[in-house]
Amino acid sequence: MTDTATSPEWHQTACVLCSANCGVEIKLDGRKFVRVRGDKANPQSQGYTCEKALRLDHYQNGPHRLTSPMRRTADGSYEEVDWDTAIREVAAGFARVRDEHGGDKIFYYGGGGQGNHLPGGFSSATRKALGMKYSSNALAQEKTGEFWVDGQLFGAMSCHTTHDMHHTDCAVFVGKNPWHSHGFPRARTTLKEIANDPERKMIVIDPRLTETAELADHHLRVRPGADAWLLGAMLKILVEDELIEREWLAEHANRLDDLEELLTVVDVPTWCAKAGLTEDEVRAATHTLGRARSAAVLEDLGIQMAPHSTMNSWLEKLLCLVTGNFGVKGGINLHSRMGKLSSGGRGGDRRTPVGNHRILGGLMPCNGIPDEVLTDHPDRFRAVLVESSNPVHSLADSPRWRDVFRTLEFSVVIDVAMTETALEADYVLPASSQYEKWEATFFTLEFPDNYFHLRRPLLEPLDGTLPEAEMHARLCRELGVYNDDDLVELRAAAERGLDAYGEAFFRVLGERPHLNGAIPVVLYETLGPALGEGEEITAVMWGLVQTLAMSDADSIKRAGYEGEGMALGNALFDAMRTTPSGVTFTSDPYEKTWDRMETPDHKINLVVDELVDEFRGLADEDPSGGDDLFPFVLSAGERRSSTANNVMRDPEWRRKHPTTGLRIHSTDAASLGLDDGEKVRICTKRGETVSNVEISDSMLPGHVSLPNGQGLAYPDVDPETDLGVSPNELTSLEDQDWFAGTPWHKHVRARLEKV
Ligand SMILES: Nc1nc2c(c(=O)[nH]1)N[C@H]1C(S)=C(S)[C@@H](COP(=O)(O)OP(=O)(O)OC[C@H]3O[C@@H](n4cnc5c(=O)[nH]c(N)nc54)[C@H](O)[C@@H]3O)O[C@H]1N2
Ligand SMILES: Nc1nc2c(c(=O)[nH]1)N[C@H]1C(S)=C(S)[C@@H](COP(=O)(O)OP(=O)(O)OC[C@H]3O[C@@H](n4cnc5c(=O)[nH]c(N)nc54)[C@H](O)[C@@H]3O)O[C@H]1N2
Ligand code: SF4
Ligand SMILES: [Mo]
Repeated sequence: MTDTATSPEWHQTACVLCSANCGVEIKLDGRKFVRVRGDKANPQSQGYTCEKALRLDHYQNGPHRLTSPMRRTADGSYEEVDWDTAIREVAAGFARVRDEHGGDKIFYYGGGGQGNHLPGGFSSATRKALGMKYSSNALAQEKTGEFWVDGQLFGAMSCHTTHDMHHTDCAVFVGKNPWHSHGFPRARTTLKEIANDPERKMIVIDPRLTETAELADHHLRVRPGADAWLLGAMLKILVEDELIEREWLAEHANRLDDLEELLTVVDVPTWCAKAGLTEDEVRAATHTLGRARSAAVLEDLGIQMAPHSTMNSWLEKLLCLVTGNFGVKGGINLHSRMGKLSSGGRGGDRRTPVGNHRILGGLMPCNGIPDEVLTDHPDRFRAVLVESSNPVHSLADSPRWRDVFRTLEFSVVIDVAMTETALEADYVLPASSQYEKWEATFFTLEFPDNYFHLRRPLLEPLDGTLPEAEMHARLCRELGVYNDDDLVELRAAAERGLDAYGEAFFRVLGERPHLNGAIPVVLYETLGPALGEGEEITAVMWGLVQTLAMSDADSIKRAGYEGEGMALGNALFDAMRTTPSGVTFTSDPYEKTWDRMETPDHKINLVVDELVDEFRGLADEDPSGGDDLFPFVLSAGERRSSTANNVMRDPEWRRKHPTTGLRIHSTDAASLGLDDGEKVRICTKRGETVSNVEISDSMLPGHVSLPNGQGLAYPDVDPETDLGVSPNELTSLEDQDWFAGTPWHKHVRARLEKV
């Protein structure tokens, strides 16, 4: 790394505030980010950013940054300890739990946020060293239901669909507001392109008149929580009005008959009414979708965190599948991936040890975890390692999560800040920020071209912090996973180049099988030093690239890399390390989707048997709304210009975009006697809190929303006025999808009282 502290030039990196990870260039003054702009050389974002990236200095610099390992004392305060002490005591603490109760009583939570997924990779070595078997992260409170549905339709949960919004003629957003939340590259530009092209259409399914809905041809303002009836009615209309692709389905899918039989339970007028919509508007939108040359659907939290969420993921995908919009330009497709976000298989066979909750994609459902701790069951969890995540703040029922941490025998948090979770832990280990180490994400979700950005550091680690890779290497040594003897030969081979290293790697791992569980840190410790001082972390990518070169060689070659076997992997690895704005790592024809299918006959399975009864039951069910005690439906955690998960703690960050209030329709505000900006008490069955109101007719009457990622503690600010509301003080664990266990954060019953 060059000494950048005083250099006047632009440094290429990425924004870490959402999964789009737009390439940015940053100008520094000392350690301060003085200017941030989009990086035109980034092949994925092409210079695009939203307004949030410009304020990244609030993440990098500020009094929230930790600069020493912290140990909790008997009176609940924290004291600083040196790194050697911290590593020794953390390793000993976990080893004690392992020896007394078994390593499977220690669980892992997190592993990366919107910008940093390499820590999760390195942690796998520590987890294996301790015999940890259970883990989870934020995906298991949003996406696991959808992953499981993919597994049923396409044969494996790793068959993750991507939406070709850049080429589609009909973009459909279900419970998704890409104007603010993105979810595909250059989102706002793409939305405007679709809106301005008379040949291309946009359908938005959302109770709120969102910024995206304002651009749509059809805005289906569904009743909150009633998407299942709407999606069922749309599917029935596609069949009734002969808008399904029968010939295509005969060739590519199984069980169309069963699906048509199931749809006989749908009475279109009744189901539209239950969804709060007229039959005419639903039929018109459905015809637009059915007649479009291509259509792509993107779902997100509006259905993933609301009633019937797993089933809705199935119904939503069927819209594309029955119309033949799979494996084609402008449709949905199966993409390549650098590294995995979750494990594959059809899923659902494993269960948690106490509550017997389904483990999907290798992840325990977040809402079920407290059951695994707050019990006297002999198999209960006794310890946790949390990394890059703030579960006490970001998961349902914060009070219960605080109980979880106080009950565990041992807990450790790795973070850049003293988070709400860190404040409950026995030890806190301070990480170097994402601009102080090499980083990357595995949000490699694009198709036909897919991108990977290995970001280089702009700054030396803040004094007192370490990159996670170094923490895990030290923990593994302390736990006796390996010693210098184990590494000598690989280190020597690395000095002779990648080919020699590759040859030695498989041989040494064969001779020393105890190293197999620690591959990421072994790469870091052996290949790392040969790659150059400060570049050790990049070694972990070599293993992943070689794996990809075995499974997707053609796709890598089409992206412009040459060589066979390991040489192909090495070519891509070199390019990643030397291209500061990121690379295109695979390039595919649309038909490649069919090769990625995991069903035995490579055909789509249209019917998900486990969800059939739930669908039939809709005929006799009414959508749940408010009731006498809690008349409102609260969406607890909306994405706005001023939100970035739980990453931005400094309230100053929101100064130019101060939308922190409870959004409420004017008629509801009037009946409660509330003026804009006044205070309202929000009560749910779990708790209560006070917020200011923001009167907005973008809401439906009876529906109110709070932003996500607020209520984060920050030094020297007034928690009453500056921090906003912490949404999960209001949410309950039992409000969850029956199948995937994902929470209903968008559907919390609430009562409002003027303060
Ligand atoms: N600015 C910003 N962007 C972000 C993030 C952030 O914190 N801030 N976080 C990132 C992350 S981790 C994620 S997962 C994504 C999430 O991205 P989104 O899912 O787009 O975000 P939300 O605003 O939580 O919810 C989307 C929409 O669901 C609607 N909705 C509420 N109830 C219902 C319902 O019953 N049915 C339907 N159909 N819609 C409903 C809401 O009105 C809202 O417009 O955003 C990412 N991008
Ligand atoms: N009520 C409600 N709750 C929600 C949501 C909602 O809509 N409503 N949305 C949910 C969703 S979709 C998600 S994805 C989750 C996200 O919630 P979390 O899983 O908690 O993840 P993040 O908010 O991304 O927090 C990332 C953490 O990583 C830390 N961090 C940043 N950089 C580094 C680094 O380099 N190293 C380390 N070790 N740590 C770092 C930050 O300080 C922060 O504490 O929130 C969920 N919670
Ligand atoms: S917040 Fe998301 S869309 Fe905005 S600049 Fe950052 S990565 Fe890009
Ligand atoms: Mo998320």
